[in-house]
Amino acid sequence: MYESYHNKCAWCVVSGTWRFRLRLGHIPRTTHHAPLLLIALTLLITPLIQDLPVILLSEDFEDNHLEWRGWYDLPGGRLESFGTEGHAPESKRSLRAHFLRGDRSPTPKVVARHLFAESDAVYLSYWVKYSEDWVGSGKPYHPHEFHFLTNVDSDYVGPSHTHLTVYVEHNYQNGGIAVLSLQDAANIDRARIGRNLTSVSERRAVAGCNGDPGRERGDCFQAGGEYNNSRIFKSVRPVFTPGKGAASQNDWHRIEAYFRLNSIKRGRGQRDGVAQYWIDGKLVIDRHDVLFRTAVFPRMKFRQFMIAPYIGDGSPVEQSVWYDDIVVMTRRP
Ligand SMILES: [Ca+2]
Repeated sequence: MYESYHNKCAWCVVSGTWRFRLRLGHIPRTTHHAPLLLIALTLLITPLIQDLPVILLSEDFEDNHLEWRGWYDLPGGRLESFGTEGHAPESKRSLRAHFLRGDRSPTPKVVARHLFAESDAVYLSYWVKYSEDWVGSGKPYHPHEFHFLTNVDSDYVGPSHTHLTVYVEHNYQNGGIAVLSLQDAANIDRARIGRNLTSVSERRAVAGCNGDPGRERGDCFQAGGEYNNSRIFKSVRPVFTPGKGAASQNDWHRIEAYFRLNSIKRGRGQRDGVAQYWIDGKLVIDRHDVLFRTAVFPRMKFRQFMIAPYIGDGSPVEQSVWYDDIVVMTRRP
């Protein structure tokens, strides 16, 4: 005999523009068929859930209280560098990174970290506008802008010396070059610098100093007396340019990036990781053969997002960049 019927929200996925709600609805509370029904529904629903994008964090900078929304490592406990406009018509504010000449970090300082549910893939969407006089670092590297870090490292780890950091940024060469890169300096086998360990050991760095996957060359250099590395994927040409027009650096542009960690099979990291970049909906970087980790890190997941604009050699001029409407998800919606 059926006692009653219930509608239950089994799971909900919410994005900035849409809400999806699945109701199990009309499931009898007491019936000997219930366990079988539940198993069948679970088998049916699980692949659907896994395929849906889930929001891990979002930020519109419409007030000063980022710490209330889980941001931490803020300079002096709070962020105080905002613009008075946002990318959307109803938006009143954005995050502003203002570099004075010679600044390595913006004035006021801009640093913010946010933890999120562990995921082997991360998608980032944000809006950006650079000042008319923006020239970046003046070097073929930097500024750094956005970072993802993993559960292998601590909540406050320095992003340049980890077991994996991935970067989303624009290097400036008469226009903004899209840059996705990775760094895993903490994995470097310092006793075997420059030796190709790719077929010798999984106990090695993947982004340079211990051999490189395929025909790619990872960079290997010394910084602060320590070996460091990086492997970089760039756009062929600038994705935004000085002056007027649709590609103007002084207009808002929507940037999207996606990283998915490579798999591990037969005790080895496989070259099947993904690194993608879009500007205003146009796919510009599209790699599906990236090695982010070796078999030493089978449980590695992304878990931390970090905003930290940084020009290592100091800003060559006074210049600004504005960011707005940051969203991190498990995949591209
Ligand atoms: Ca805003």
